[in-house]
Amino acid sequence: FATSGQPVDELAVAEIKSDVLAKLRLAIGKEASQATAQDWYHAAALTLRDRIVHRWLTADKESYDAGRKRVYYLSLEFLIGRLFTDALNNMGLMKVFETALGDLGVGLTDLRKCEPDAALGNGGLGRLAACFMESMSTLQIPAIGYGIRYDFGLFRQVIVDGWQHEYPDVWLSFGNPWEFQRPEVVYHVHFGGGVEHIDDKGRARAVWHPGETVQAVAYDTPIVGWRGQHVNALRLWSARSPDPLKLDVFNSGDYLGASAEEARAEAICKFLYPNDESPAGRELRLRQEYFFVSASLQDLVKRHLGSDGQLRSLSQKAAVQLNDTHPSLAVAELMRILVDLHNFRWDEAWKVTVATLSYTNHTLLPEALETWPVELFERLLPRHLEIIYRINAQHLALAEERAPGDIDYRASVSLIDERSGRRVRMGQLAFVGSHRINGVSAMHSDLMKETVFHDLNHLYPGRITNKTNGITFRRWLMLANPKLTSLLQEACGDAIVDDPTLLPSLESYVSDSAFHQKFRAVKHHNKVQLARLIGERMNVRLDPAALFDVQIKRIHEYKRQLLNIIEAVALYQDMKDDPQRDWVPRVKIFAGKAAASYRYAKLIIKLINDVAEVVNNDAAIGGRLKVVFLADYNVSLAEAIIPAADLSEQISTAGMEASGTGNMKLALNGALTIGTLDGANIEIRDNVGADNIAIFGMEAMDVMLRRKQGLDATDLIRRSPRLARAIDAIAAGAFSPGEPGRFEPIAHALRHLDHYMVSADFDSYYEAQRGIDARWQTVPAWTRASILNVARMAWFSSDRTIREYADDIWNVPVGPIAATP
Ligand code: DL6
Repeated sequence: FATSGQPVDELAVAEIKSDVLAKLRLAIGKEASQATAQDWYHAAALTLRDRIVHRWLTADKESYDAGRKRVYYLSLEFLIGRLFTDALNNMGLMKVFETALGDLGVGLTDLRKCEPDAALGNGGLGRLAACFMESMSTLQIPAIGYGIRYDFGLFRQVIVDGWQHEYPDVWLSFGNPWEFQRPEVVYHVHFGGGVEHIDDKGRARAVWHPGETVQAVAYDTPIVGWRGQHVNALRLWSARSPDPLKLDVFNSGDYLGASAEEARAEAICKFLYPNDESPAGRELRLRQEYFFVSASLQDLVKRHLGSDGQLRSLSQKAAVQLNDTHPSLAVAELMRILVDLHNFRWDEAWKVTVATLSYTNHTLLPEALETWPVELFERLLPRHLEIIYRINAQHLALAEERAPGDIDYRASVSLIDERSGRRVRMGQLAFVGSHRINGVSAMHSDLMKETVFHDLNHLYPGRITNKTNGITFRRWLMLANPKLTSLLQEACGDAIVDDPTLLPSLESYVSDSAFHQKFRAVKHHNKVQLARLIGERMNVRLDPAALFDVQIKRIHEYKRQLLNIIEAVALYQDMKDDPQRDWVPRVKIFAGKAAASYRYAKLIIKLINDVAEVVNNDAAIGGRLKVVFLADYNVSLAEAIIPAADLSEQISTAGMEASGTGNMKLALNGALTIGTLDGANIEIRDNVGADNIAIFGMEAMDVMLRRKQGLDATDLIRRSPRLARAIDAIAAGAFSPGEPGRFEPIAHALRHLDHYMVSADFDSYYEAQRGIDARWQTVPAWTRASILNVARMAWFSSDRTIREYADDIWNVPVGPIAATP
């Protein structure tokens, strides 16, 4: 770990040893001689937690006493991964714990593996929320992250015979030492029923008579910032029934029926992403969204009333960030709380709501922009539907003022989509109810203005702003890559760990051959580690001297793992044609999960595995191309792969990847990017310099044009013999001899539909890859480019991103990052 060169305080070590042993006895109930690895991990985590809690309580008290404004980050996903070493590192206790545990005969590295990955998110959006939580603590911004405490996180992926299978991710079976259950913090969340409109002393009032009530119980996890100066809470809600067991039904012998209500309530927090193929799955998803929005708003309103006694000042003390459209119901719920429960006039309530809320958009993909059938809303949230209609009426009146008589304009901005059945548009709802709407890269924010939110931007000019994503360097550099961190400390000074803006000083070493050697030795070490992990898990031998070419992310057509694997097929065929050539040895590493219901993506996983089976076992190419698909991608696996990568695949169809954050993690760790001009790749190019990144393919505007012209790649494939040959081989069953037609749907899509421009971009990609080969063969040039990537990534720190949110959206002050522990 990065602190391993530091001297150790003997007294501190003795104290930790005695505390860990005490935890083992008093909290776990075991002697050291009986303790399992899990027991040691729990005892160590609890020992560390004690130290964090002191700072947490102090920080909380200080921020309340000072009347500080608080950020409430509402997100259905927090992909936090493991917390133990993160917290150790931020508390500056890594070395002390490592020594103390070592004295007790326990290895820190082994202990770390006992902690399950908290996979409470799908991918980029959830991991961003986790990085933001850490940066908010680091920047001493009082904040609470609100989400759901899922019993099962994102499914565990098992690859059987090349196919993805999904199993529950049982992450809580040994308990969770980080969380505090708050049995006293319970809110009622209602569903269904009907609304009565009454005259309350001359004033019209709506009274919601719900048909069902669920309880939300709080669980708090402390998130400690760098140098342990500040700690915030991640508050996750668990669902339960107010009436867990119907005793009369139980006594009548109907044991299942007796707890049916409990099962229905608990389903809300059972699983991260209920399959939305069935109506029941979709309804459960909407129940999840309302459940966590309602509990979170009740909680923050109570907090505000406790300190200010009234809600008019809410926006001065609370900034509520909606992470994607999943918490959009907050717009209607806050209005309901203010108007129905606190007697606000509508207009007054609206002002408070818009001033308090802001919304981050993370995708422009039409299929990912949430809408809900009006009928479902009516049944589940009747009062909210009324409120949404009223918001829509005032909003459409404004649209009419702005563009009189323009029916198309009104239809486009309306909160209700009337095109095929009536549906509530959650993106529009979040937009209208927020004072700021941000995209997550410069290009994405521009496209928001030009496409999905074009008309809303016209109606509410100035609301859209850009906040390019970032990553926390504590986890993605210091923890993931301790050897590189030490080298950076040696080259740029120790302060680099506090202040990434010192990274550019690394540039003075770009021509220093001694430094090159050290830099390459670090990468080599990381590659040896990864090769060992892959060898153990998959029984594939890798040469650490080969170019490690990495594509790690969700499996999705727009991310184009297909383009990558077809290039592998073409390269394999070329190698077989000319085995004597000095081909650059390459390992193509894939990892990622496909949504359980996304059949095409699962077929892509199978194709990758089938290609791997043939290529890896063909002696004719002399092991110069290897393909591996690492199962069960998660945060910890990313931490192992990223430091070992030479090449980062960021090859989405231009205009479709909102930002990406894996692209930042890989470049920060010295991988060169091969990518399209998409999302934050563009800003990475602007920072690292066009010479230090390989850009290929169509640009977003070309993609839109080509789609307009109609899609059929037949002609294009005819003009590219290499592509034609690769597709023919896949279609003819060269990689699936037992079932030759297995990949026919893929071949058909590539030849005719090509919505994601795989065929259209192939030649350009293949050429860019050969450019990468040529550069790899010139070692100093490659090393130079790699060093420059590291040196020029400082801007992508999530501390920078959070500072921008704080200034431009939340209007909260930012504390200094303490330079001393
Ligand atoms: O903003 C975080 C992350 C971006 O880096 C990715 O580019 C983007 O795809 C992802 N968006 C989502 C939203 N849902 N979908 N699709 O996960 O957000």
